[in-house]
Amino acid sequence: MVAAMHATGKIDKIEPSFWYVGMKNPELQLMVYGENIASSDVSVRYPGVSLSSVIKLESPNYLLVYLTLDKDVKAGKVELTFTQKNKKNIKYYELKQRSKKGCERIGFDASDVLYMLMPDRFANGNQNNDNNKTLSPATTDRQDPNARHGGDLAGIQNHLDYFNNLGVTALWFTPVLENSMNGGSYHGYATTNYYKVDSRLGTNDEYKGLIDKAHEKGLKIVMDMIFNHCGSEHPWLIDMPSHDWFNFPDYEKNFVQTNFKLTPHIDPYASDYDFKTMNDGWFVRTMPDLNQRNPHVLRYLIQNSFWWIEYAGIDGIRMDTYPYADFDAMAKWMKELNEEYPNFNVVGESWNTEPAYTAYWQKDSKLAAPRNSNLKTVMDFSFFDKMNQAKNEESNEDGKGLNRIYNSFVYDFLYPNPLSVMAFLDNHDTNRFFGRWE
Ligand SMILES: [Ca+2]
Ligand SMILES: [Ca+2]
Repeated sequence: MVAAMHATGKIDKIEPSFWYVGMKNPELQLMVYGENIASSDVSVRYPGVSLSSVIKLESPNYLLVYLTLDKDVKAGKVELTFTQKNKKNIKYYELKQRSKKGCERIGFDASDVLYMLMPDRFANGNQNNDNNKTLSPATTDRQDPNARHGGDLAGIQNHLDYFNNLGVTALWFTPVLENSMNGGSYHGYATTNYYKVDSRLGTNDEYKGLIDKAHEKGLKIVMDMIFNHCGSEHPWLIDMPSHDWFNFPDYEKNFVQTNFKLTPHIDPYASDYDFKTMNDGWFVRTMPDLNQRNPHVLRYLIQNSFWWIEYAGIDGIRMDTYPYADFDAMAKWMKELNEEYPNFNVVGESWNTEPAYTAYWQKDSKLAAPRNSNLKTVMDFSFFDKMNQAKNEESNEDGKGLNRIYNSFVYDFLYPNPLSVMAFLDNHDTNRFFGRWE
């Protein structure tokens, strides 16, 4: 029975699980997961779809299949044949019709007021999904601040009228994708599946259903995404597709953490060492740093963002830890997204309280020229900082009290588009603006 131990050819999953016809980019990457899947030969049969390349990685348990889709290819099921030792395994890969054209996807803008919430902590609308033996941690514990508390998408959906009454027009949730991670992953920033909503929050269908309901009530939904890192329980870290899938991949012997100092991006005198540590170091041990310079990693991430726009109908993306990911790769993502969805909006988190720093990251900034981030919206960490200092400071002196706010806004001249600078008072990473009850 030795032969049975090799080359099972079993396919565990293909990501994305389906795709759409009529996208501007004719290329489609399929990431195929399965034990020894790399030793398969692949062929494709479908009008208007051709095989462009098949990439084997270092691990035998992944295979990248690149397809080219003709402009006029029709929705339907593409026959994919994986052959190992004359044994054929046929999969029918679905290409769907898009429900809207790319230009019809309208993002949030300066007229919107966003309400930020953490789905695990907002409202528990379905107690049946609180505990899940297939995920870590398997149970909830409301006495433990680091544990899951049972909140979910159903809880958010039950409160849509509440948001209408508050007068907000858009909701930004902390990430909803699966975080099957021990420890404090209730926040959602340690992704273990880029194509699946965490089952403790709900299903993919529930997420889409919630967005449809929110739209009926005039509310937009902004999806939080993270391209810089995933969670350490992601299959990619457990069985690395290739060593250049991650930065500093030799983490067991030589763990390198980011220095969290984002200024080497703009400092003309920054050392390569500081830049590399910032850019390639891991956020924390449980959040391995993805190498977006690897074109396969980048294509995966780009497609993932497009898939959620098409599938769930989100109205915007908030990109976490923006400057920690590779500048050129992120700029390529933004360029492609802006071409496919010219009226969509993405806001990037670049945490530095100097307006010049934030302005550098905005699309068409002369400060970054000749490079261009192509990122439409940036977050006003300067306003956040000055507001939180000013609130407890009664003074008419220049540079103190509310003058701090004015002195921050005068730097609007640095931004190519001052209307796309998102002001905020606090967020999930900061103390509450109104303080804490002790
Ligand atoms: Ca629940
Ligand atoms: Ca990084």
